[in-house]
Amino acid sequence: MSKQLVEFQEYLKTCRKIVALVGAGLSVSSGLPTFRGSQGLWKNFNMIDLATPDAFYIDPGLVWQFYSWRRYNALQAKPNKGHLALSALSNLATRKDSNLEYITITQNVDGLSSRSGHAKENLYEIHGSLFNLNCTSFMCNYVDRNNLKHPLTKALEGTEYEYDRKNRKRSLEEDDSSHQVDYSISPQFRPVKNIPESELPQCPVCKDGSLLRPGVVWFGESLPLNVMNSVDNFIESNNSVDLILVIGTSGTVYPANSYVDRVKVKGGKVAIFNTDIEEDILQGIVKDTWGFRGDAAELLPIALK
Ligand code: BJW
Repeated sequence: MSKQLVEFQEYLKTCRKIVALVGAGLSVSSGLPTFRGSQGLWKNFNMIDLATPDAFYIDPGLVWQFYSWRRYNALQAKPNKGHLALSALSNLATRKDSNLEYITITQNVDGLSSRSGHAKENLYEIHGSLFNLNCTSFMCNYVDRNNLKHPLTKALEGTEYEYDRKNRKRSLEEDDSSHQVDYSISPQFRPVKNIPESELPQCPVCKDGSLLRPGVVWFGESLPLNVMNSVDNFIESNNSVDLILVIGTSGTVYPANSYVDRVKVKGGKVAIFNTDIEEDILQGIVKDTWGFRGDAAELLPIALK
């Protein structure tokens, strides 16, 4: 066991208040891709064309095909051991006799944390969910939650193709490390048709037949206010956070990336679980920061044991 791990686990035992900040890297070993990097979703398609309100306004059929494809693949995926390790922590914190305060802040929209048996009261999906559908009319608050139907309309048939994992066998044979994870998911979005608005998901409440949209947070949009308030209250309360687990995220996107500094400034420590970690963190020379390099799904069950 490494010195860093021993030190981390000793500190973990003393923690009374913990936050886990989760990103796409946690779901990689469940077979879902990240956003950035050479195997990321944005490698082949520009996020401006797919994940902004303008993109939806310009071509809702294209955007719906993208999200229908993502919904299909997320439905095929299963929570991994990393999701389960966080779920165990979340359930420990909800026990009546527990003196641990805990929340998971996930940027992921794949629903895997929720499906891993995570306690509902301490899970915050700050970028929404692929499985929520929101009405686009400003006058209407209709939300269809946890809708698992696929395809949502007949016109979205054809989006049920899997991420390309053809390199998997070769990469596992060549890689003699102990992490048996597929790092070679190559998501190739293939929009196939122009779909008229009338054939896309419609709000059942609005009389004018407003469109439904994916219930995710696009660039330039505000995060759900109630979720932000709950997270802010947890982090900013007098009782400060002892530890933030930063799992499989590049930390590129605001406001998720602001939580680490907000915890640190109040004296909390940081533990990073990522396949890509800076050398000085790995060597343990960054104050109050541990770094564990590898697949989060493999590392978390060991670190949180
Ligand atoms: C592994 C691993 C393994 C791999 N194990 N690890 C200029 C103009 C407009 C807006 C802005 C601007 N400047 C700043 C902003 C604000 C903007 C922002 O932050 N932009 C930055 C890109 C600069 N933020 C927003 O707009 C947010 N809203 C907001 O701030 O409102 C107020 C405001 C409005 C306007 C202006 C200013 C303020 C909303 C952000 C919404 C983000 N939405 C997305 C898409 C969601 C829907 C969808 O899924 O399609 O959320 S973008 C995408 O990034 C997605 C993710 O949740 C998010 C974070 O990505 P994540 O999870 O970190 O993934 P990656 O791929 O980046 O990293 C993966 C990591 O895993 C890597 O580190 C790997 O090494 C690692 N890894 N395998 C462990 N096996």
